[in-house]
Amino acid sequence: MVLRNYLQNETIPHNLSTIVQEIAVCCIEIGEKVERAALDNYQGLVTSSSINSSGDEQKKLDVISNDIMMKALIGTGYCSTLLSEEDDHAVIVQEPNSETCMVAFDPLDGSSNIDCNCCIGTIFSIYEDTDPTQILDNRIRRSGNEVVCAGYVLYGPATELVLTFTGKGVRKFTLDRKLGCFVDTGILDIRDKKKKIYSINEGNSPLWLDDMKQYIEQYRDPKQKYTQRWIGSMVADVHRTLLYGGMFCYPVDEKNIHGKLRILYECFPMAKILEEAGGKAILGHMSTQRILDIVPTEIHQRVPVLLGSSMEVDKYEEILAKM
Ligand code: FBP
Repeated sequence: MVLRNYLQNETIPHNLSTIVQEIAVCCIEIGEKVERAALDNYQGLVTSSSINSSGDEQKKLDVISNDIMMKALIGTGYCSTLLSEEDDHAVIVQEPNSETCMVAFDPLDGSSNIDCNCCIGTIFSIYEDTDPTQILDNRIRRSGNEVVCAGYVLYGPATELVLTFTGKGVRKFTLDRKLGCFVDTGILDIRDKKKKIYSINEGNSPLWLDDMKQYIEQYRDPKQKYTQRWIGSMVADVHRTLLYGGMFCYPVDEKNIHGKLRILYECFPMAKILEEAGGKAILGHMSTQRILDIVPTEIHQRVPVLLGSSMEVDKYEEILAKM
């Protein structure tokens, strides 16, 4: 079943369905640019000093992907506000009306892996945005519980779209280049996934706070037989976690005092997907607060995140309870 038929069968409203299909088309184009990066000189930085609003180096493909997404989403006619990790400010497209949505996206996640041909991805989340009387700040400062659709596309050996709508579980689609579209390749549910994998950047371990040191220490115990994995692209590490089980974590540390990952572009969409797939997503910084319960204070806010199967996330809660 191709993506369009899945959206019809699930009676996804026309505005949401149009936006999701447009994002899918964008990601096919972005995937082609990523594949040809070395051939078409798309590798490297925009300029030696280009930094985005979150203080990260801006890669050529970050900007190209952002332009592709912005242009296509504006073209749907259903977007009122666009929030991108690559743009300093919200992009106001039109006044909210009964059919408009706000879309937040990371056009290319895992930028540090672009030039070494490792897996990278695009992440997005969609909110209904229908009240023209609401000021922009209030429309942005909404908890993740208001996300109605979330997804990501992984540019790996295969290009895969993972998608969820509230209450509809999580679906994976694989790009069929012959057909030129995404084809349904199954339901993702983490509840029966038991692989013993923990995913965190161990290189930062000396900088972690005590709660995280205690939590990760139990994974290092050889009797537990866990293995560690860190691709360094959230999309790729979370995708593996969804399919195999385990946990993914980017905590607070002495260098990243608020964590590294952005709440609107990375943590909300991934938390929504994990919860819809039967897993959990919490802050994991002396707190077990759900990521989706947080109300952002600004559009490039970073937060710590611990997500994965309930079994692995509950281990953090047990350790915290003993501290
Ligand atoms: P961006 O590439 O979109 O800035 O994302 C941040 C990110 O690359 C995540 O995808 C990944 O999980 C993390 O940073 C890797 O961080 P580090 O290089 O510190 O391990």
